[in-house]
Formats: sequence, C-alpha cells, structure tokens
Amino acid sequence: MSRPGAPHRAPATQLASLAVLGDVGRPATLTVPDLRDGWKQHRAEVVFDCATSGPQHHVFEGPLLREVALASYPLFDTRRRKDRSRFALAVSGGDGHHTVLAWAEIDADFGDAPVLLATRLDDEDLDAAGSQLVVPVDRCGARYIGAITRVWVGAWPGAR
Ligand SMILES: Nc1nc2c(c(=O)[nH]1)N[C@H]1C(S)=C(S)[C@@H](COP(=O)(O)O)O[C@H]1N2
Ligand SMILES: [Mo]
Repeated sequence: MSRPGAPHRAPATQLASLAVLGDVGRPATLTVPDLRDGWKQHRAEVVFDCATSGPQHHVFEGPLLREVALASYPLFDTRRRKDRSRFALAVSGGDGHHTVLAWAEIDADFGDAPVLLATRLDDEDLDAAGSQLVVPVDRCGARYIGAITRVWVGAWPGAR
C-alpha cells in the first residue's frame, strides 16, 4: 500500500538507463522498468566463475538481448542469415568495462544463446543499479556486464 501522493516508482533521478545505438533504424534509451514492462521476462539460474572470487550463483530475470536489440531495427535484412551474421553487439558498463558478442551467438538460427538484459538479480530490482548482461553459456563471469549504459549494434564494414 503506497502513501497518498507517493510515486509508484522511484524518481527519475534514481533510474538507470541504457542507450541502444549504432547501425539501427530506431535508437532508444531504456530504463530498467522499460525493459521489464516492454518485453517478456525470462529467468536464468546461473553459475559463473570469477577469477578473483570463485564460483557465483545467481538468479536473473529480464528480456532477451535479441528481442530488445530487434526492437531498435538493426540495419540488416532480417530474412538473410548471411546478412545478420555480419553483425556484432558491444555492451558497456558505467565503469568502462565492456564486451562484445557476435549477433550469431544470440540469433535463433545460429547459437540461440538465451542472453538476457537483467531487470532483477536474486529477487531485487535493478532499477537504480542498472541492467546486467546475463550470458548463461559462459563458464566465467567477465561478460556479465553490470550497470549497463550502452548496447551498440553494428556491422563489421568489411573490405572496402
Ligand atoms: N560493469 C562491470 N561489470 C562487470 C565487471 C566489471 O568490472 N564492471 N566484472 C565482471 C566480472 S569479472 C564478474 S566475475 C562478474 C561478477 O559478478 P558478481 O559481482 O555478481 O559476482 O561481473 C562482471 N561484470
Ligand atoms: Mo570476475
């Protein structure tokens, strides 16, 4: 039960957001509540190894990275696998840590990896902390980028 006049959500200043940008038709800025309200939430129980702190067990919930990226209309021909396979994604955290994935890793016709942009971590909302990348196919935790600020989607330009 909320107090009369109390906001239903945290004030905007406490909401982290990420930008989807690059070779896309419709760049977007999305808060964690946007990621929760706009797409089906998937759940992943994962174990990953950290080089410094050992095995970590977590439960994440959030939309598929693929679905969120597709909503920004990557500039490939969606019907052509070879065109899609030229694309990559770069995911950046607020601290500058970043990683890349091949589009083919998350494409249903290729690796079909259920990579998530988490909105919840161990039953806690990530609204203020920011979304975290969840890569269940990885043995180690280095690509579980936290406090995501940018998801770049683009194509290697190739030989010109
Ligand atoms: N933004 C950001 N995300 C990051 C890192 C980082 O340095 N910066 N470290 C990664 C590493 S090496 C690991 S093992 C996991 C640790 O996740 P945990 O803190 O939930 O165990 O976060 C990953 N995500
Ligand atoms: Mo780590």
